[in-house]
Amino acid sequence: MRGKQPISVEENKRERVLLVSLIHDSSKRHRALYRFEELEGLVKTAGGEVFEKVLQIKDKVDPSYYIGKGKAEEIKRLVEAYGIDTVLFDTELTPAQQKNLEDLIKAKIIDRNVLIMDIFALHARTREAKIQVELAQLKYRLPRLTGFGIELSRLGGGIGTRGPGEKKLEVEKRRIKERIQRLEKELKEIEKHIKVQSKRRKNVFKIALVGYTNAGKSTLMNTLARENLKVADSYFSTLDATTRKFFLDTQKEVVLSDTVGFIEDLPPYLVASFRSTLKVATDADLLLHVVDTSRPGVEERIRIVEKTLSDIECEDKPRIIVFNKIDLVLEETVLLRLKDRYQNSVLLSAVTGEGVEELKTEIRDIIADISS
Ligand SMILES: Nc1nc2c(ncn2[C@@H]2O[C@H](COP(=O)(O)OP(=O)(O)O)[C@@H](O)[C@H]2O)c(=O)[nH]1
Ligand SMILES: [Mg+2]
Repeated sequence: MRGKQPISVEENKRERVLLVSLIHDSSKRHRALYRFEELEGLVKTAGGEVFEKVLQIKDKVDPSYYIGKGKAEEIKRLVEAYGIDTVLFDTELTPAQQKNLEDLIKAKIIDRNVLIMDIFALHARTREAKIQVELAQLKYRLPRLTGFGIELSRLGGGIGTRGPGEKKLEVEKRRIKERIQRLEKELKEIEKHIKVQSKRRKNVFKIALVGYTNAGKSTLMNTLARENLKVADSYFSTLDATTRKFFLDTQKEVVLSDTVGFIEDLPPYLVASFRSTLKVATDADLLLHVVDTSRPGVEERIRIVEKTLSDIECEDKPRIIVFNKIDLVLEETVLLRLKDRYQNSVLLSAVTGEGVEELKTEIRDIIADISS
């Protein structure tokens, strides 16, 4: 089924993406800009590149176009000028808005939720996770299936409504519904039977990186693994190398895995697929919880991550909190307070390398502890 594929790259060309956000008054501007940053990170992970961003301030959502029609026309011009493939809206569009925008702008229109599902699909490793993600995608798609048939038959039939249109659409809808039923049944079976089976190879020590999107997980992974791959190539590192070996001069081989990042304001219907995708963490011997220390709300985000980890039965797993991006934090007292408050934490910059040695020492200590 289409839609399961990442919004990705063909022939090495990154998909060119334009971001659109609507806020109701300018006091929300700061937040919108932060969301742009988050989305940009997600777009990269999904194999795209953001070329333009459009922010509209407007007190009401337009029922037909979400943004104002004039703005939509402006976007159409940008799409033509920059050769944009995809316009990404920071919201959940209604089926009608999506269709109208597509007709007007003549580019692929997606919303934040489609992008998120795409990234979950990239990270889904277990059968359970794959089913959860596909279920979310199918349920999202079902009300959005439109076809010639339906629209024209509303206008009373006649020329152009004959032929396979409506029938095909009905068949497609039925097919999707049947698939949803089948997957839900399979999921129940899986949930009944599987306790996460961790096949531990004796001499391999598994570390998983967890944390919010943009916290710096990929950057840290590359720093630790001394890989020269650019972080910007996250499309490849996500698909083929979410797992890297690295060397710590211990008896054991250490493998480091990236996990799907936490996302702010995750829509409730995506929570199940997020959690099942994150469950690869339950297979690890140690978690590195990476936190972007340069942004406000550090402790709140830590709490949410910790809560979710206990929901997927990781609460007893050894972990290190990595306070990352300290090169951006000017107030040393803030850092020292954090370090003090959280046991097993290190202050670090994945970019400058500060703190990396200390992290390695911590990891070695934990490996020694566990092995003894
Ligand atoms: N200044 C600074 N930027 C960082 C640091 N670590 C990561 N970043 C930047 O933060 C952004 C998100 O990093 P990334 O590793 O892709 O985050 P991920 O989503 O958790 O994998 C990128 O633009 C990185 O260059 C750091 O220690 N200092
Ligand atoms: Mg990443």
